[in-house]
Amino acid sequence: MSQSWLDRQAPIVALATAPGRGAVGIIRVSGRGLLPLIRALCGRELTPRVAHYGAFRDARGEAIDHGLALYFPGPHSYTGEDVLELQGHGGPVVMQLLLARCLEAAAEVDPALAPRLKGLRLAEPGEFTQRAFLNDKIDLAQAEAIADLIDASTEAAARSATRSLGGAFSREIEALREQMINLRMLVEATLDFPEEEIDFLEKADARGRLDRLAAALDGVLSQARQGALLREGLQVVLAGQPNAGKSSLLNALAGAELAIVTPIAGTTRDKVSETIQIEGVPLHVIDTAGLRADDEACDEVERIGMARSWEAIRAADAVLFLHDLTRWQDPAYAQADADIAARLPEGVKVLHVFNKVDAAGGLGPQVLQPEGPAGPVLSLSARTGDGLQALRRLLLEQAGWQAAPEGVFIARQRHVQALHRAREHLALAREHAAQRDGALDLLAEELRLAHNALGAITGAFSADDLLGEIFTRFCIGK
Ligand SMILES: Nc1nc2c(ncn2[C@@H]2O[C@H](COP(=O)(O)OP(=O)(O)OP(=O)(O)O)[C@@H](O)[C@H]2O)c(=O)[nH]1
Ligand SMILES: [Mg+2]
Repeated sequence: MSQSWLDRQAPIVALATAPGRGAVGIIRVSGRGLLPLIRALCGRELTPRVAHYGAFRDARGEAIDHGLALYFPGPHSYTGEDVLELQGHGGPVVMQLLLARCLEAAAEVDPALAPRLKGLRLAEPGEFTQRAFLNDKIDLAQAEAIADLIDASTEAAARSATRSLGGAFSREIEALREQMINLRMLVEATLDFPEEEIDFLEKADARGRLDRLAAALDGVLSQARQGALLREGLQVVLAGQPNAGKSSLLNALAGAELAIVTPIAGTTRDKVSETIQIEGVPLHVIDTAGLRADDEACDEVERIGMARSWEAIRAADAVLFLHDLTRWQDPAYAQADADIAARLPEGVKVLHVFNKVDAAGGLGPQVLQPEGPAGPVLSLSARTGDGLQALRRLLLEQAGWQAAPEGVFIARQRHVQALHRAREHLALAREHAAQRDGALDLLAEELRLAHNALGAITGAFSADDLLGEIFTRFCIGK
């Protein structure tokens, strides 16, 4: 959304409620000097922040709809500009009529009365919130939290988005930035008196302050990681040989018959996915076609299915590798499992899950050690549900989930990366500070870069293209 200055000044209008039928539909207008428009639409003046019931009128004065009109003069509004809300009946046609009427009425207003109104146009996605950000009503992390609240896929994600929106995350960042500013002032002041620098920095405990700042940053980073996990969840792929019980496990985790289960090997041909939640953390679980160690031995459809399975595995945050305990003692079966395991990409987390423990006659993964696979191992029964709870716990643990969702604020990968960058610059700053003849200007520069990295989170230092990317992902009317 790279807009000219003029574009940013133009009043905007949009349907603020979801398109389609609903009890109520809301049209929202934001801009400066909306009074003539209000008069044209409502036929009267509106007391600020008071709900007025009345007609919304067309050019001939005839009612298009009756509903509530609300006027919030800037700067005490969502966007910081004047905002008008028309709450009518939520039908798609009546809302379109009202939207068109707003544009028409704005075009008819005498430009001498309100020079900008003529430029009223439909809002782009996220433009109301972008204005709130540009007018300092909220910072960037809060603006993102609004979109995250709307998109939240679990209750815990919604609650933590509300916390971020309320400023919980921004306050943590601000506290870090404040410490950073104090430290920078100290270092930069010292730069002006180079002959006393070492002494000065030591007296002011610059190194101690750096250490404390790094520790505080680590704390926020680990909180932000939890927040990002709540927002983005994990891609978990179920993989293994045909008939191991992958689809059964998906169904058991989801608590619904989503994927077809049969005793026929090669039942699943394509990816089937479902988002489940464990303690509020969304897990995107993907069931895949069974893998055979020997690709040649299968038909065309199965080969394509397997190619898709490998694709999903490469993109996974964690792979649940299912082994069938009832066949594990067949050397050919165990060998095929080992061959598949050897082809798993490096770096992807693999949990070995031994299924069908109910039918394995007491065989469990413990008896398979030490020849069994490396990494976490678990036995369960997708049929009886035995061991499922332990799997859920293990998944959360593997994902790095530590917190109870209370107190977590929502965060994005972008924030985690910015905190990482800040952390790296702080580490370099510490190195410079640790050297007795360390270059003070390098220390100052690293602190400046760390400071900027933090500023990118709340939008104090943000490039226009980043803003565009963030706001265009909003829905229209927000
Ligand atoms: N006894 C027992 N049987 C199971 C269990 N889990 C799955 N099965 C059976 O194993 C067979 C295969 O199950 P699926 O879930 O279709 O296996 P899959 O891994 O998805 O198989 P493909 O889609 O062919 O790769 C079915 O007959 C299931 O009823 C279990 O925990 N215990
Ligand atoms: Mg299947």
